[in-house]
Amino acid sequence: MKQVFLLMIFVLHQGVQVYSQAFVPNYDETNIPMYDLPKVLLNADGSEITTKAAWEKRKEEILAVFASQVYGESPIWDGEMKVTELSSNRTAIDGKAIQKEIKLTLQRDGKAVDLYVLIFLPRQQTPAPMFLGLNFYGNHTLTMDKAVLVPQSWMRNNADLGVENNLPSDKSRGARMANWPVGDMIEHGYGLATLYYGDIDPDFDDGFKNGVHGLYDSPRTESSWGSVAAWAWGLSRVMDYLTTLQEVDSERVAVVGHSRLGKAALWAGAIDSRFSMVISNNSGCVGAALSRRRYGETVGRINRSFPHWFATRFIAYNEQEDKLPVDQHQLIALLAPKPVYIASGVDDQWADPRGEFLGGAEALPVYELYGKRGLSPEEFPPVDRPLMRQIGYHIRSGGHGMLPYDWQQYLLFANMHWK
Ligand code: GTR
Repeated sequence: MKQVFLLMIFVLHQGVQVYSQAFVPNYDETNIPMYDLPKVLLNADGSEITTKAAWEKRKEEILAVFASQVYGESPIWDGEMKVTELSSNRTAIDGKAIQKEIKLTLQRDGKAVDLYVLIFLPRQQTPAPMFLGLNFYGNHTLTMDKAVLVPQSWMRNNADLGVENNLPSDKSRGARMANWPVGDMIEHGYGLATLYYGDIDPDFDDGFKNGVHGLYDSPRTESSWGSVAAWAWGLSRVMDYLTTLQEVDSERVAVVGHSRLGKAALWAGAIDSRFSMVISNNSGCVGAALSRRRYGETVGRINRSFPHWFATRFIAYNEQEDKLPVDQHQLIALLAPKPVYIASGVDDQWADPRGEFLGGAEALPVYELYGKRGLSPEEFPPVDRPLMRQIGYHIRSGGHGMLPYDWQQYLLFANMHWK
């Protein structure tokens, strides 16, 4: 009996091994498994939610499920923040903007982490509404100004930038300017605050120890915060700082992010009510895309590639998406009634564009509860034809990236809601 049992375990284990080596993503809409999405306006006991008050209560429960089962539980910030101005330029962007680099030192329990925040503000119109977003390669990649520092914290890799080694380097200065059209933001009267995501938590698996994780000694559990939650938590610390600035209209701060940082932007919007708009660019699996569709990247695949991004508990749902107590449309529902923009790229099938659209559209009943117009699941738009209501969506030509076209829509969306 024992041998049979051990043999079964062995066969199962081999099966899992083979699966993970030979992962073939599904890109065929006719091969989407049948699934039942959890209904957004239902209580845990199955009763219907018909009032905003009932939803506000249910919202807290759903948030707690996302924290314990998916992203991990972030600590409440109880440390101190020291602010140091590193550089300031009052004639940035052809004299139209004030540019500053600020070091935020988070201190707790004798430990410290430095976040380097690059800020642009329109000179003419303050207090200014702002975009706040993490960048992948360092603040220096957004500008040619040599005063802006190259990160000293761990850098993911510079291969995409045509830089041969993994060291932070001045060679990539200005390399991401097209992805962050600061001049256009300033022209529209908006500011930008950005920081290198690796300052908050380096993007590799070290048992949840480095970056801001290191400020806390709490023993690791199955629901400890992963890197996506840490990046989102770091965005809240920057928001703490922005709320102290007279030049910033902190009632109008949009949290924005691309890809893994789009996942972080969505989670930041869910856990921190001070963000009044959320923009998710190509956030894909465990971002805006519905996990139950298993199209492109799946829960099992993402957990195997990036075991440090989410709570360890989330691994239990590898190839078990139907057992997930929540799906990603409920994350968008948690953002209601805020304006949310979700963007896809038609060649970025790995991120499941239709799944990203449905993540937003299936949140509709909650937006309607607030009297807001969302998207309906039947109206997936053609390429390059944005839909803009309380939820915005576009599927752009081209692949994975946060491109000028995407920003043009975000600026229009911000104008629509902020002006
Ligand atoms: C991919 C990952 C995606 C997305 C992307 C990125 O490798 O599978 O979920 O986050 O990285 O962040 O660029």
